[in-house]
Amino acid sequence: MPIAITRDVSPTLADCQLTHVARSPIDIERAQTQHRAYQRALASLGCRVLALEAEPDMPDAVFVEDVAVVLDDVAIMTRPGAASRRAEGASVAELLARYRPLRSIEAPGTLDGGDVLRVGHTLFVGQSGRSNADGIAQLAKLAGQSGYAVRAVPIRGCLHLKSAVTAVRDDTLLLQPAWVDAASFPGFTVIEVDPSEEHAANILRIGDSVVMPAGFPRTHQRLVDAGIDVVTVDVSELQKAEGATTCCSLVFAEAAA
Ligand code: CIR
Repeated sequence: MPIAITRDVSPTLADCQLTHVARSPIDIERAQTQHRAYQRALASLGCRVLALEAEPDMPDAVFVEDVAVVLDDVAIMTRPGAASRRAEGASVAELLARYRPLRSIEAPGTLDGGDVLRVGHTLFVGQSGRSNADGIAQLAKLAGQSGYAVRAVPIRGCLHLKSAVTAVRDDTLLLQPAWVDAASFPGFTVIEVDPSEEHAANILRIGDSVVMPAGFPRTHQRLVDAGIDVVTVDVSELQKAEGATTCCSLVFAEAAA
């Protein structure tokens, strides 16, 4: 049974970092309700969902994906690109240490987990405003010791690599061509998001299913047509904080390989 580490929504979520999204009022109670539904969706797909307590002084702490990269035999604590987010990792590290030996990205490197797309033993890493060359080089060294290859990928116009592309199967990606080039992923089958659904590429794969944000019916249909089992969750309040479905969990096999 996979573990899914999550963290309850901070009451200060409205003070979150925003880069490519204009600030709009966030209904915290609604965000918390949506987040609970997200946790239930993960549980319904077979995850054992662990929930850390909300961090009232850390607006973005619900986005646990960004503070760690969990591999089969090791977890790498990142050093998030936004200085306001660097304290979020401590409690996640404490929990992750029960499942994996820990390594960490050190200054001056920066890396956000949202930039790391794992497909098999390849880690595609977004060259974003959050993940710098030193952070990517440190990841390549640490993950290389566990047999993973790291490929840096240019992105534009979005926060993280996984805003632009995620894996729906080992050989198939869902991709927003405005933000990342399909040519960066040779050998993969690419499903493009519908052009009218800009933010539809961030889906969370769990086993043979994917969890995708509600509100993207055309892209949803493209996935169904490709034979993918799709579960939708309404994360509209979290989207106002520039998050979606991958960012709210760290999903990994309980036993280290
Ligand atoms: C931030 O700017 O850091 C947060 N407001 C959103 C982070 C979303 N993380 C993700 O998609 N991996």
